[in-house]
Amino acid sequence: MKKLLVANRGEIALRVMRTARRMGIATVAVYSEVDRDAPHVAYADEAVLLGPAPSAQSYLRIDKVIDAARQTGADAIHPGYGFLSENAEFARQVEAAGITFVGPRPHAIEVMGNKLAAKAAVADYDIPMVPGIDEAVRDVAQATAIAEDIGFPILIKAAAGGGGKGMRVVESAGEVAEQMQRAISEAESAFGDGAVFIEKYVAAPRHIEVQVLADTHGSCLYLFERDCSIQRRHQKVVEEAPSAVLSPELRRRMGEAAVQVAQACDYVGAGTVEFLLDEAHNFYFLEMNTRLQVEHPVTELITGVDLVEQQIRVARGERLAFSQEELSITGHALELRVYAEDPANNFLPSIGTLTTYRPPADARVDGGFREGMTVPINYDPMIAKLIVHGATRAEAIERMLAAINDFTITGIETTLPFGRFVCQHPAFRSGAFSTNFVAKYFTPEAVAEQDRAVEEVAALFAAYVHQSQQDQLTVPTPSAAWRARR
Ligand code: MV4
Repeated sequence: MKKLLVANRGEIALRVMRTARRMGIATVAVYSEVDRDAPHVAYADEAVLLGPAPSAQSYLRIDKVIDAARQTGADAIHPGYGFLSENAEFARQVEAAGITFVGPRPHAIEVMGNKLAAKAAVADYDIPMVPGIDEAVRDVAQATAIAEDIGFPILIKAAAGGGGKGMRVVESAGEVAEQMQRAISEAESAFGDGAVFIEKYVAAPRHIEVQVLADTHGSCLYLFERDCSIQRRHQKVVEEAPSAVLSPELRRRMGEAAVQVAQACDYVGAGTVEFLLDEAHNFYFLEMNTRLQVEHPVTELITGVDLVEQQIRVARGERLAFSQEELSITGHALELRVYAEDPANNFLPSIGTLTTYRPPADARVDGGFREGMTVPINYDPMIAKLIVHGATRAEAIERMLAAINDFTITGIETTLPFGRFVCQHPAFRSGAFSTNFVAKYFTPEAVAEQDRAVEEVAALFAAYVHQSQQDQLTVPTPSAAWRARR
């Protein structure tokens, strides 16, 4: 691999190119008209314009991306996440053009892209799954009978779905017909595929995902889990590794199950197997994401493994250089996604210019923006990921609070105050939380209240310092507790 084209933008394009450069591989960026001055374009050795701002005319154009690789002589393409990363047809055309796709084979993408196909693929293995049916239903009477058999509440899911789209909770038999119609039409309009199936609804689960890594020589390992339970409308906001609640024994069982899921589809490269963990700590396989995840850095910080480097090595046909026994967890890592959204205003997109953009020095910040840039409205509103590591979970939380404090962004509203809210919340700090965290505890007032408290403490401290100086006393340094409040 001599030259890698990164078929993406923003923080992930930069993050992939940094590792490629460190490995002595030349980099090619692609970009849309609105991204001409973006950092990923400036960073790359070469850059190719794809087209106008809308993704459908730029980052989603398979033909243009492959043409860009041909033009520049790139011998490999990394898809990042989102855009074409889980498009089996893209992987197929890249291969057909004689270019290395840094990712799994098209077949694995295809199988795991459909939840019913994924369930069928792992059926021969001993993978726990939520009680339910393994085929599409269309008939309301049949669906009602199945639901009564499983027991309410049930969840209707779209086979082609992901990220919670087309999902409907049904509490009683009388609601099945209406909710099923809605789920089917939602699935049809969102995915062009109206197939839906039924599962028992698991209340207040945790979302635990296992990172796997497989080479082309038959080795497949797990790099432990990430807990992504802090979500808002299926959008993850805070992620951590390891989970605060897994015992070493449960971690091993979930890791081994994840490896089996990967093996069931002949997986190659870095992938993520998603599980639900119920309140009794039973785990169930949900789906597999056949790409690098946004939240992969927390795994990198606890394992010391650069996942992009491993993806590239696997794509070059190398054997994994370590075994399962050689992998271990060191400390605890947290990631906060910094979105251009206003938590005080129902997370409304906050469009505008980054008048000030000063990331903290004592944290890993995977970002794609510079001071003075405008956040384009055409793409995902995530501007950066704030990632910290500590010897313990408590230490990681304190470091996150300090890093949030040291991150100055003005000109737009961001989810930084939301991150502070989470890190200060007793339920999060204790580790006793579920995917219901945001619905259960978050109110815009809570963030405003906390901001007021920060200002009050700051004002009190300033007054105290002033008084101390008047009194000719020694001025104390702010205590850890005081800093933690900010
Ligand atoms: C579930 C569930 C409860 N029971 N399945 C949401 C997205 C998709 N990946 C699967 N999801 C869920 N599936 C059963 N049988 C609850 C969710 C769910 C959820 C899962 C992970 C993270 C956040 C979530 C928020 C709401 C619902």
